[in-house]
Amino acid sequence: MATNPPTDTTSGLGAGLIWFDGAMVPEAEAKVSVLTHALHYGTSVFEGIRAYATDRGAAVFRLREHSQRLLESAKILGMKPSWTVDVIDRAIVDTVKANERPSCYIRPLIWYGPESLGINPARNQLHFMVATLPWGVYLGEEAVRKGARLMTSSWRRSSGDIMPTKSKAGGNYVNSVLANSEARENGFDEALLLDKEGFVAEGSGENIFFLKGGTLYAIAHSVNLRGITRDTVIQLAKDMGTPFETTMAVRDELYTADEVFMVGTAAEVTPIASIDRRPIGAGVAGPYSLAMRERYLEATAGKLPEYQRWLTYVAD
Ligand code: PPE
Repeated sequence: MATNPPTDTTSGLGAGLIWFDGAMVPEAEAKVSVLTHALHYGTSVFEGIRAYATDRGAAVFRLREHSQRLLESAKILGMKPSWTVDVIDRAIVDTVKANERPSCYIRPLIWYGPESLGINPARNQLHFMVATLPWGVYLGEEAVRKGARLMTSSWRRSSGDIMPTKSKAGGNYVNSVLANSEARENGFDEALLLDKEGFVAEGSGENIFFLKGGTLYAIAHSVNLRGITRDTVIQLAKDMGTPFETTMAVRDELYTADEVFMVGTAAEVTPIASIDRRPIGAGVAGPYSLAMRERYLEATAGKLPEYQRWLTYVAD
């Protein structure tokens, strides 16, 4: 016997008004067909963006870079969206404004609709939505305060000849979900994914940095996502005068680092206390990681004049 369809309109994620193919609709009405191509084959591309509270109201952090990456993700999948980067920027700002949010997490999504079933998406139309959600600290307050506990996943990050790893494609995230679930089920906060050769790739939704002997290292670009927070942190580190390099690294180099931290729009800057139960440095959130987190949060909150260029004020 089929169960009754849900009728409770108060349930949901608290997304309020969602920009859906050009209209602002309440979350409960922002519905799609069960025959949506993306639901069957993972043929969607998305972004994760944050808007921060500033003394001039909400400001979206690095909006243009996220909108551009959304279109690049679509291009990699061979999608031909009609929305320009300006339209995407506007939809995002309008959604934050419509929901009167002081700060939020923003989730834009482009996906193939239900016009035909079967792998070939040639006849499927593209749709676009922007939802905003009240998200707090991604890996939890405690993980930030004490440092998160990582576990090397038994799942490897997909290689570039199997999945388009530079695209934030929905289907790619099955890999992240498997790795993250495995880590959580084993009592860890987050997964560390290696690539097929055993080099450190990234977290399930974060890029990785480590500090050793006073030099900051970012994991070089290969199968990891071209993270916007990674780019922000590199610029902040350079401006702070920290010696900096990009490198490939096997997991041993993280075990013996002075500090390790993860970065991402959702995770912001999250210090790592241990990996595979080996304490990193003193086994607590490291001082450089915490200072970088502080600097990042000041930049996102519009408190640092030199980084105002990264903010789009919703009220302007
Ligand atoms: N790697 C992956 C695989 C990834 O998904 C993200 C973002 C990053 C690195 C960092 O990228 P950036 O946000 O541009 O610095 N992960 C998003 C999804 C998180 C989720 O749970 O969903 C995010 O942080 O918004």
